[in-house]
Amino acid sequence: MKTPPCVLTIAGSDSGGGAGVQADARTIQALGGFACTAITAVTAQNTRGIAAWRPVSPDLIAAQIAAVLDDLPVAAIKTGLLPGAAAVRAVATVLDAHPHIPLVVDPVLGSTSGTRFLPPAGVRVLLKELLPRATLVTPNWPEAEAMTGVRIRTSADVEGAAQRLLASGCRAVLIKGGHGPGRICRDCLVVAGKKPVWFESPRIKTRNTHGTGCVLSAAIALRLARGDSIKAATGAARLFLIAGLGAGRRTVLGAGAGPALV
Ligand code: PXL
Repeated sequence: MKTPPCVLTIAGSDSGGGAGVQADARTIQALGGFACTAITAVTAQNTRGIAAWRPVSPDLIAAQIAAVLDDLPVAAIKTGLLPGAAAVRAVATVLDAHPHIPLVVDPVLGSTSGTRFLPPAGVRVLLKELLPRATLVTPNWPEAEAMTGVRIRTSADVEGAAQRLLASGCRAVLIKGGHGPGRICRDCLVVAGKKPVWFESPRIKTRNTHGTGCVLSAAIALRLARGDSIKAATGAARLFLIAGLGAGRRTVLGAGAGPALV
């Protein structure tokens, strides 16, 4: 008998396959895990952008999570797109009944192409009700700015924003530097009570970037499911994403931003 590491992703469907639950499941599978899914929203999109989207009702999101956790040996959970304050609250409520499963919160507030998924009222509920339950939260610069009100330009700003997010009660914060300037991508991990750790890597020149945040947070969740520390899981997940972005530079899928991981 054997049981693969089981990860539950609570995220939106991307019909184009690049981001969301499709990216998460592909990542978890590629790393030898088994993906369970709770779909939070359905988007009609391709590599060029989002044509339409609808939220799944909070009670149906909660029912999917409860059904999975009632049976499967989920060893880590990640959240992505959460479509509104009521959805965030519903997720937080079910997850509070399972306090020992590591939780990675990828605060997907909107799409790069400009669709807003979680309005400010939802961000407030995320900070107040879901982050206290989170092992790790993984905002990029614009998301960290929206969540803290801190304007980010320098490394000191990043560390300041991370401290603010820690104050909401999560165990650790990873502020991703992909939106920052320069040829080096610098991600800052702060685990509560420890000094900031900076992960640095050359920026990869590719148009296939859709779903990078999804791949990273799903890979971190998978590594946490395998028992890694937050720092080890983050380092391993970054290397996995970097390898995927590098390997995908010559991939052509669609006319727009192709998938970060194929
Ligand atoms: O990459 C953020 C993201 C996550 N989940 C879904 C998305 C997007 C961006 O478009 O559509 C479903």
